[in-house]
Amino acid sequence: MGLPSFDVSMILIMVLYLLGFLNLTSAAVPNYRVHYCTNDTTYTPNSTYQVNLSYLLSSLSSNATREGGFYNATAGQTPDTSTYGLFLCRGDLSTDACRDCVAFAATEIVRVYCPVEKVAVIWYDECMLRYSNRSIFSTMQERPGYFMWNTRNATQPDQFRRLAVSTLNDLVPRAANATSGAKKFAVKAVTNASGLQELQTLYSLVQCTPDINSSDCSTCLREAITSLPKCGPCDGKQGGRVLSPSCNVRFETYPFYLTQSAAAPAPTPIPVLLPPARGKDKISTLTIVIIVASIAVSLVIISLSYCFQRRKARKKKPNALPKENANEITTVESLQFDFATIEAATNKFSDDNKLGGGGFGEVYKGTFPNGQDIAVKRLSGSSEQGVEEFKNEIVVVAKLQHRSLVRLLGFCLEGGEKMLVYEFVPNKSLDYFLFGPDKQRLLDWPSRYKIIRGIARGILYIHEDSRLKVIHRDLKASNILLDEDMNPKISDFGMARLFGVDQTEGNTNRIVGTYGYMSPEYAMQGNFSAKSDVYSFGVLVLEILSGENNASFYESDTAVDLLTYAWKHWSNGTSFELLDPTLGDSYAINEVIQCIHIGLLCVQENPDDRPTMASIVVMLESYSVTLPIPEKPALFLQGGLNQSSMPTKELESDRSSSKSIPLSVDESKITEVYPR
Ligand SMILES: *[C@@H]1O[C@H](CO)[C@@H](O)[C@H](O)[C@H]1NC(C)=O
Ligand SMILES: *[C@@H]1O[C@H](CO)[C@@H](O)[C@H](O)[C@H]1NC(C)=O
Ligand SMILES: *[C@@H]1O[C@H](CO)[C@@H](O)[C@H](O)[C@H]1NC(C)=O
Ligand SMILES: *[C@@H]1O[C@H](CO)[C@@H](O)[C@H](O)[C@H]1NC(C)=O
Ligand SMILES: *[C@@H]1O[C@H](CO)[C@@H](O)[C@H](O)[C@H]1NC(C)=O
Ligand SMILES: *[C@@H]1O[C@H](CO)[C@@H](O)[C@H](O)[C@H]1NC(C)=O
Ligand SMILES: *[C@@H]1O[C@H](CO)[C@@H](O)[C@H](O)[C@H]1NC(C)=O
Ligand SMILES: *[C@@H]1O[C@H](CO)[C@@H](O)[C@H](O)[C@H]1NC(C)=O
Ligand SMILES: *[C@@H]1O[C@H](CO)[C@@H](O)[C@H](O)[C@H]1NC(C)=O
Ligand SMILES: CC(=O)N[C@H]1CO[C@H](CO)[C@@H](O)[C@@H]1O
Repeated sequence: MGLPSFDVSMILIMVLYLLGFLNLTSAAVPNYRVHYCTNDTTYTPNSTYQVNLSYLLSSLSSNATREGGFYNATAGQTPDTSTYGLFLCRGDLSTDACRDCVAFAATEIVRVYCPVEKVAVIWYDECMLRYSNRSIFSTMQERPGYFMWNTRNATQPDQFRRLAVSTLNDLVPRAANATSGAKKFAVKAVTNASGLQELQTLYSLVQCTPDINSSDCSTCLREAITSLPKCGPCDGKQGGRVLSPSCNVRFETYPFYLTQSAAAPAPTPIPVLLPPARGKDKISTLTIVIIVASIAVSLVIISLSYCFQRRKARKKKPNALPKENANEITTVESLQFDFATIEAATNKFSDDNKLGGGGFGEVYKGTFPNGQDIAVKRLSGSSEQGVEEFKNEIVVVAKLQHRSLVRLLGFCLEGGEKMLVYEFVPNKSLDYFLFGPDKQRLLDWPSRYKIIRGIARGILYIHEDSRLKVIHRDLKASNILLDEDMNPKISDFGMARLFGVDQTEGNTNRIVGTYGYMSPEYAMQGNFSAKSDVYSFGVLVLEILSGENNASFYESDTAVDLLTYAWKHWSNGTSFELLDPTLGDSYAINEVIQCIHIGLLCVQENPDDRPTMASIVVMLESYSVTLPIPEKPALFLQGGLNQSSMPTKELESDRSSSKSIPLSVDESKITEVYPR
């Protein structure tokens, strides 16, 4: 028996999907730290200078595929159109990770941070990119410099400081004396030394741009290290760094560089975005490979079993319809509860049992005689749908079973009234915790991250993984219930089907949705698709991060909606200001950044620009996916985005784990970009 063409195309799609998936995992979003640009030297938009600068940035990006993690380039011939640029990647990064960081930096620096400035520097954890209208090659440059520090206190500050300074100093000759052409980069991990707790390790790193000579590199590093104890807020902290255009130094009590490749500078096959310390293990390349492999394997298994079932189903019932119905009549019976049972379980629908009311009717808590708790939804409102149709749809919706969905146990019909019987989910809904006073602190970051991932998997399931394609159409915080372990369970899915609107895409006059969560094309034109759910998911993510309700968000300064507020902070590199302050220090930086980024991608105006749930789940399951840059969110109110840079302003770039301020307190020194 030959393979039917259906199966061949399934396999083809699967292979393409996997290829795309593997491709996705080959990049990481760099972690922005700080940037510098002076508004006294600017160019005019569309000038030759800008054209040359664009060319410069693209040649830096394209040359980031070279080994070495450093490249300098120039563009333009005449002095007033010439521009000079370079980048430096952290020494342990693979070529791919370096390329990703440089490409990201080259786009972002002109798009967000320094749109018209001729002189600019930007630092990410992974790379530094810099350009100017005068030659900057082979010249040591210590200003502008920034301090950053980890906010956690060291237990033995004096010994720890001494250890950090001496370890960094030991590294200086190793970096400075590197043979010409090699990276001027050195790292060291120290354990069991005075100043460290038992089992604590001090990780340190020094690096210079390789275009400066040994003595300049040595000078730059030594001055940076000497300046560290002069930075007041850095003192006694578990980590610190100095960032300057020609060199940088950093120490932490967690591994912030790839330790194995730093020891033996072999290219890492898969670049990894370093997760922050917070007691978690560094995600190793191996883990990523295992995650990728296991997702791939499960996809293969799911797809194969899907094909298999389809084939079996087709063989079993060549004349599908009548048989399916026959099949389902038995199922319908098993799903139907009689009214007396429900009435007894809910104590005659007493007010004490009322859990709340939704758009579709009131919900009551009930308990069956065997002790099982249920939630009963009495559907209100008219539906032209007949009883048989309703029963058919119930069977279909009851088949949607996933750990992130509230399970539909059955239904009850009584004198024209329709009731749905669901499993009972013990905790309240997400909005109670997110927006309720004093409840927010019950949701720490790990719970919120778990909720985001759970919701994503649940929506993916109803969109794609279940045998039917269901659009939720009313995703919102109050439709996300939480079980005793704070796992999310999506409720109210399939309601459109139960109300006789069996479409997965199209246009409807009957808009089932909630203000604040509806995508613009759905709210305004009634057009809905899986991408309308993606939009609502994006709103949910931003609400979970900020603890703010999008529908009632008000910010006095600019009076914008939550999405615009999030977008502005993201564009300004101040994403952490969006976070719910009750999160305190509990969050993992890369997870937060990833979620903000995904949230903003989901709320883009153009549905085609929004990612699919499948790619969102991939993004959330992997630390190393390059995310596209989101367009401004839908319904974005055009406002004055203040992009002027303030080099002397105190910069809080990392909220919990580190902060930065300009290296020198003397303002004149900071603004003087070229003191030598
Ligand atoms: C440059 O920035 C400073 C301070 O941020 C501001 O006072 C000055 O007006 C700006 N100059 C221009 C030309 O935008
Ligand atoms: C850089 O640009 C500024 C202002 O546009 C100008 O004053 C300065 O002379 C330029 N430097 C060089 C080396 O061309
Ligand atoms: C620059 O050029 C683009 C397209 O070539 C145009 O849309 C834009 O308005 C121009 N901007 C200015 C300031 O001239
Ligand atoms: C590298 O940069 C040079 C100019 O600096 C440019 O001509 C070249 O196309 C770039 N790309 C590659 C891959 O070399
Ligand atoms: C890079 O800098 C060196 C000087 O350090 C210079 O000789 C070389 O031409 C520069 N490369 C490019 C592509 O501009
Ligand atoms: C290193 O370069 C600087 C110029 O940046 C120069 O003044 C110094 O003499 C050089 N040192 C050595 C040892 O070549
Ligand atoms: C860290 O130490 C400073 C004093 O050195 C103290 O004021 C601060 O509260 C400490 N922070 C923590 C989190 O223990
Ligand atoms: C390494 O550099 C230092 C100065 O930073 C110098 O004193 C020393 O001789 C150099 N050692 C080697 C082996 O080149
Ligand atoms: C730590 O160092 C001390 C002395 O410096 C030594 O006695 C001890 O065995 C070391 N512990 C470990 C686990 O290496
Ligand atoms: C890529 C590049 O160098 N473009 C232009 C830069 O500016 C000069 C004018 O000085 C042009 O001749 C170049 O074509």
